[in-house]
Amino acid sequence: ETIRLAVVGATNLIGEAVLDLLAERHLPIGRVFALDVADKEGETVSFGNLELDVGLVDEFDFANASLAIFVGGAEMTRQYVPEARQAGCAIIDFSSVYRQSDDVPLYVPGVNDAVLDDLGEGLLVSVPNCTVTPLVQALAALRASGLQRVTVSTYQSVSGSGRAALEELANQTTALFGARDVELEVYPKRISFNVLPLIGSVDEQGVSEEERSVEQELRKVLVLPALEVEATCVRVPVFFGHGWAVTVKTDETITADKARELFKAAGLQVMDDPAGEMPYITPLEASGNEAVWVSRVRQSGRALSFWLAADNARTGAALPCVEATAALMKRGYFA
Ligand code: 11C
Repeated sequence: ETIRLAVVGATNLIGEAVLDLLAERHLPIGRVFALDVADKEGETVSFGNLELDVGLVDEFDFANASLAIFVGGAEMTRQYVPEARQAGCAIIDFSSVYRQSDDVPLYVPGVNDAVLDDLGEGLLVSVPNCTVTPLVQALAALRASGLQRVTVSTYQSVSGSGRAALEELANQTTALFGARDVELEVYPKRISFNVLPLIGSVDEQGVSEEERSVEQELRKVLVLPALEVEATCVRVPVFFGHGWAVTVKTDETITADKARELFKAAGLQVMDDPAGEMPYITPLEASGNEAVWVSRVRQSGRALSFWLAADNARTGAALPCVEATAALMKRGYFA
């Protein structure tokens, strides 16, 4: 059984990571279509040893693909997912559009794999925000102790805003050293040597889109609609890799040693030896690999605090899309 797979948004950082992971995993894929919008036409993207020509999503007949992975953002999803489903193509969507739809599963590998069982016609699987997936994987490891309240501050790298933000951080930094004027395009304030305490727009309560996304997606994936979540999402001048400072209050006490065991058993990488050679993880070391890393685990009564780091594009966004592809194939949806 091989599938014909379309990657929509193939030229962006997440599309690139999806193609890398797909090639590394040697999934039985018969054909890959790399698709994007008009101004990307003529570009090529790597898929293992191959260079794929980027096709126009606007001109693509989705009947030619068994599965499409959408990583091009909400606008592209809204514009093309309905017609792709109509054409009988299964969808894995990394955008905010369907995450809160009751009839759409929000999949996190290793946390709620059963949501992929028994999906019917017009198969559509949604994947959480890259700020949510590693966090929910850590929290799920602790859920047997009863999760009551999650307080999290995020330290989000600029790659979460796309390629133009990488350039903005680099250009602002060199401008500062060259005594040139700093230009603002992606962010409303300077990101170089600064931190920005707002990601996305704010609602009437003053909560940002990114913070709302953390709150709502954690509750849906963990099936804990009453979970108390307080998130503060912050952009930091880092190229790749998000960080999270988390405190979770549980019904039962979890010691730091027990928590480290639970994190390891759930497949997370624990690097937590303050006196040792590898005292803690940083986003820099977490980038380019597929692990969710945990450090600084400590307990105070029924509150457990820890630090997480993961590659936002590769681990937070692309990996769940690729794991979903493998899981759907394993379940025989494309037979
Ligand atoms: C960021 N987490 O780091 C965001 C990017 O809804 O999928 C992903 C936004 C989303 O800026």
